[in-house]
Amino acid sequence: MSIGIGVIGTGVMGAEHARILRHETPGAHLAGICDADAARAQAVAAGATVFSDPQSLIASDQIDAIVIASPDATHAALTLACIRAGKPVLCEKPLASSAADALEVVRAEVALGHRLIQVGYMRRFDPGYREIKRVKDTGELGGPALLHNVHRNVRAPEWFDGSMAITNSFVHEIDISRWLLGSEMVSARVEAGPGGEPLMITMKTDKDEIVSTEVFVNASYGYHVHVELVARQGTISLAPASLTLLNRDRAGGLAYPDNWVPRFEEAYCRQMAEWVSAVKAGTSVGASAWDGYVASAIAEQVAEALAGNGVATLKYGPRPPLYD
Ligand code: ISE
Repeated sequence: MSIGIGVIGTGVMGAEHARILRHETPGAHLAGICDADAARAQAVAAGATVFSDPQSLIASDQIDAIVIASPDATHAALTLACIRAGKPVLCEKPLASSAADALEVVRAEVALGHRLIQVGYMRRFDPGYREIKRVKDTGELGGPALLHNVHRNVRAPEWFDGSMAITNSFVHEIDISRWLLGSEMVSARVEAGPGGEPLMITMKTDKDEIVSTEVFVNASYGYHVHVELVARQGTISLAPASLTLLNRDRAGGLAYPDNWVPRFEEAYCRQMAEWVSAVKAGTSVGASAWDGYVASAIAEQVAEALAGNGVATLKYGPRPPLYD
């Protein structure tokens, strides 16, 4: 049986999730849509019901599960509303725009007693990242020593403000580094280049590994995400994600996309397919609400460190047994 999915928010990611649900997700269909801009919602509805507000979408009996892709500051309250309605959620990252709000979501899910929330840290579904994790987990490279991350956007999205290079972009590296290494981050050091960017963030893990990340949200030349794992007997890194080599104007090289949607298209499709299967089976996959909370808590402390003396001893409390 096909399950009905409602999508809240039809900006770049909401429109992409709606497209994936319509064309690339067996076993589910786009049943409802909602956006503060009704015309924008209508433009991606393709026959699905357009709801005038998120609460009526969440309450509707046409809607079995919900994708939240509205602005970051709305994620926590909408996720809490879905928990109250007992409906599964795929919430875009970050889970909340503050650690306190993310923790409230974790507490509500713990009180409910079962998991309803997946946070859209889609890199966990990217074939390249998955291969690095598979090889690392075989042990054939020896123990990990370092993880080098690079996160470059062409330009900061127009809705970026304050410390969103950390709370909206760097959160990906927090999540993927925890997932790849199976380690927890214990301390961080952050520095900014002239004019405030790029950022260079170095974290230490509970296994003494070093995780370095460059975050450069106005890097101009292309959307470029990279990682290299350095272990005691070898290294493994992402190959260039480009499918083509472009020769033009007496130069040749890789083609970079303008943003994350083409780069992570396969990851978004796999994420949706695996989430739908998990919803049907009553199980869970991907990043949990706890993972979402830890990413936001670390991001908040790194942002505070950037405004202060550049260093942080990271604190986020013990993981509730629901997430073991
Ligand atoms: C954006 O919101 C995303 O999630 C992208 O994956 C990330 O690369 C970008 O920096 C964020 O702003």
